[in-house]
Order: sequence, then structure tokens, then C-alpha cells
Amino acid sequence: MPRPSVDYSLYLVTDSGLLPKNRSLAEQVERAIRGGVTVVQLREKKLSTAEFIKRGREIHEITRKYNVPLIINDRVDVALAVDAEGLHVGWDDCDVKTARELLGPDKIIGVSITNLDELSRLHGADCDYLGVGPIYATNTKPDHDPPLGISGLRDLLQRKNFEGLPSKIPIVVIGGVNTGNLQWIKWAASGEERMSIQGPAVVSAIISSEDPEDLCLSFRKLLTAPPAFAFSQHEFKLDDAAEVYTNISSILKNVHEHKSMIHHITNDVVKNFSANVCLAAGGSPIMSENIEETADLARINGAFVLNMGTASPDAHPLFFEAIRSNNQFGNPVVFDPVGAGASKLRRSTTAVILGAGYIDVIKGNEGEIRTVAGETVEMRGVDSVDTILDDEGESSKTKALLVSTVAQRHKNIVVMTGVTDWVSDGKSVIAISGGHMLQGVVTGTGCSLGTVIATMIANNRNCKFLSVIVAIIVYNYAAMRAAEGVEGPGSWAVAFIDWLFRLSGQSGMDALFRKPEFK
Ligand code: 3NM
Ligand code: MG
Repeated sequence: MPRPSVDYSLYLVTDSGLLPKNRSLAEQVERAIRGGVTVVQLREKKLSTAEFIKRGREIHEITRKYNVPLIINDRVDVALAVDAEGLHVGWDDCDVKTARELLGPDKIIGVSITNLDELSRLHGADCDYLGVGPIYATNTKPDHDPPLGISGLRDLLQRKNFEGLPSKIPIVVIGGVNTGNLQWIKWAASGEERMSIQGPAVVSAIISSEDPEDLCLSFRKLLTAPPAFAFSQHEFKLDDAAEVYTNISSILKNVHEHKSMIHHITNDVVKNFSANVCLAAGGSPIMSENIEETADLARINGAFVLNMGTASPDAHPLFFEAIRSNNQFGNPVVFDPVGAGASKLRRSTTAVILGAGYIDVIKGNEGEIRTVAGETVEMRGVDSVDTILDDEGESSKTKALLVSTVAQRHKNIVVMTGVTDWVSDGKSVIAISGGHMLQGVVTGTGCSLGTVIATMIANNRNCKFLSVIVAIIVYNYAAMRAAEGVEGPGSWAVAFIDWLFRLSGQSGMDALFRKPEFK
């Protein structure tokens, strides 16, 4: 007989050590259920067997009242004694086969999964759902495995070559999940055919809440509402010149009509240059690093540029807050992982930023993009490194593969700059040439491409890929034209801003692209 289907959309895991003052676990659980919790797992690591059973019976009385299944963590004996609806096991606990034999066919069995290897080891297991995590580092489980992050989660969910599990086995994601990142995690992981996320499994956010009912109501709303940053994208054919022309025209028109505010958190070296580039490209820059105002700025921003060039670990909460607020208002976020592979700090900052929320565009040189992709690359300062093969054919293939892989993993757009710039939305890859060698001797020219990209996508949210392409073309063309007849890098930088100003307006269209003949 099949087990009754369970709603795993808001899964509460208990931890009595995290309760607010003067609040019993029973009361906290009941309030959370009233707010919309659909499954409760009783997780007690310190109680004696007798105490665990006693608490299990107490909590079961409440969950029964609301018809919510109770799952016992680790202990088959306690699950049996309490007659709970299910058991959750990790890899140090009773194996699934034995647990099934002991519990019988009607009980729910859940398993913790931390990596691909564990997933493979589940082959043929008669279990009902998977708890996948930790997604983020969490204090609730001090000995936890390395966090998967969003890209690790996506890798796991995309795994096609394992069999022996029910198809579409429900998944709950655990580890640092809260109201700030839930929509992002769920959205990032959606669209995978093999497995799908049903909802979050939450410990501290709910258990430590003063008002768990209200908090769970917020969780429920976030579970059903479409995320603000996920705009449906206007489809266009890159090989249809007339259509591309029309789209580009409207992109540039939007930029100039809106003069969107582009919030920058960027490095000290390039602030002034980037602000001028932003103005020239048709945006309105604001350079602010004050955590107190990130949310207010997000309310009026058109887009947000995050450049970690001179970031200290103290800035991590600022980055987190700024990404979160901009996601909330749907403002595109452009991330420049400056020198990502150069130090341990930069690698951890990159991980913090990529895990904080949705990043629409990652823009970096080859070394930086490779670091984002997970390879440790030796970098000389923050210069571009060109280490991929010298054979142009192979090199192109490798680069195309790199940008499309990273874009797919992060479900976004990736720009890899170099003599040729590579850009991918995870489906198509485009190589764009142009630019000028003088860019290499003027500081801020890499960073300010991020600014131009942000300016172009700020108000073209349903056409992000093409906006990024346009930004790169305009940028490279301005760089090239600026080099005509200048004395050197100093005058080039000035001429570059002039050309950018001239090109990025609607009137710049005809200088850039020959209008195709319309029949
Ligand atoms: N299991 P919070 S992470 C109980 O990865 C547990 O299997 C994890 O707590 C796993 O919601 C975790 O407070 C703790 O971050 C999650
Ligand atoms: Mg366990």
C-alpha cells in the first residue's frame, strides 16, 4: 500500500537549545504549525532515551491535532515507541533497509544527503524524501559538512545518471535557510527534471523566533510568490538582424529615458572613473557603502554593481544585505569578482557573494571566472591571466565551455573579458572582439565595464542577455575609437568617456550598427 502523500513544503526541524526565553518546545511547535509548518522533525541530540520518548509523545499530541506528520531524528526505537509517522536518518544512523524492516511499509523515511557520493549510495533505497544540505554554513550543526552552495545544489539536482530512487523524489533543503534566501534557493534549483525542491527544512530561523506563527506565514508567502528578480525573458533570434536591431534600439532608448540610479559598491581605485563612465553611458551613479541605506537605495535603484576589489571581511554583511535588498526589488545585480583567486579572503568573499542571493551577471577576466568555476588558479595580482592553451581553436572551445558552464551553474549571464570577450546565458555563447590595448594600462577599465552592463540592464530586465551584449559592443567600440590620434593612456581615458557618451545614446545607434534593410 502506498504511503499517504506528504506535503513537504515547510519542514520544521526542532532544536530545544535555540528556543526564545520562557518558551516551551511544545508551544513553539504549535505556533509554527499554525503559521503553516507541514512536517515536524523532532531532533534531540542530548536527551536520554526515556526523555526523548517522553518529549516525542508530547510533541506527537500536538502534531496529531493538526494532522501534521511527526518525524523522529536518528532513532528507530524512539520512532517506534512514539508511533511517529516517520524517521529521518543520516549516514551514521540506522541504514534505510534496516529502518524499513523495523518500521514497516507505512512509515516515512527521510535521508540526509550532502554530496553526490551519498546520492549514489542510496541506490535502491526505499526512502520517501531527501534532506539536502547544508546549503549554507550553519551554527545549528557545528560539525556539518562543507556547504553545497547554490552551484553545488544545482550540480546535485542535475545529476542524471543515478537510478533506483523514485523519480521526482521530494527534496527539502537545509542549512542556513531563511526568509531572505528561500526564494533564491528555490528558484535557482528549479527547472531540473530529475528532482525538485518541495521546500525548506528550517531549524534556527523558526525555533528561535519570537513570533514563529507570523514568520511561518512569511515563509508560506515566499514559497508561492514569484521572486521579484526572475523576469521572464524576451526571446529573440540572434541571427535575425532586423529583430536584433529593433531590440537594441529599445534597449538604448530605455537607458536614456530612465537614467536609472546605479548603486555601486566598488573598490577605492575606480570609484571616480566608474561614476563618470556610468554618467556617460546614461545612468545615474551612486557610490555608497553604508549598510544603513542599502535597502532604501534598493527601493530606487535601477541596478547594483558589486565589485569586491578592496573588500575586507567586515564588508560581508554589507554585501549580503545589499544583494538581498536588490533581489527583493528585482534590481539586476552585477558582480565583479576582482582578483578572486589571488587570496583566501577573496575566495571566501566570492563564495559569500555568490551564496547571498541572485547575481544576474558575473563579469571577470579569465582567472576570475575560472576561480568562480571552482578551479584554484594562480593569479599574478589582479591582472588578466591567459593560461588556456595557445592553440586558438582549442582555446576558443575551452573558453566557450567555461563561460557557458558557469552561467548554467548560476542560472545567470557570465562575461569573461580578454582580447576577445566571451558572454553566455548558459544557452548561447557569443565572442565579441574589439576594445583597445590602451585599456590594459588605464585602471578601472575592467571594472567600469560592469558599470556599463549594469546601466544597460537596469531598465531592460526582460532582455538581459542582449543588454549585456550591447554593453560590451558599445564599450569595445568606444575604446577603439578613443584610441584614434591620442597621445597615450591619459588622453585615451578622457576620449573613451567622450565616445561612450556619444555612442550609448539613441543617436549612437547608427554609428554602431548599420541599420538593416527592412522589407
Ligand atoms: N542538518 P539551520 S544542516 C539539522 O546538512 C541539520 O544535513 C543539516 O539548521 C544537514 O536551519 C542542519 O538553523 C542544521 O541553519 C540547519
Ligand atoms: Mg542523524
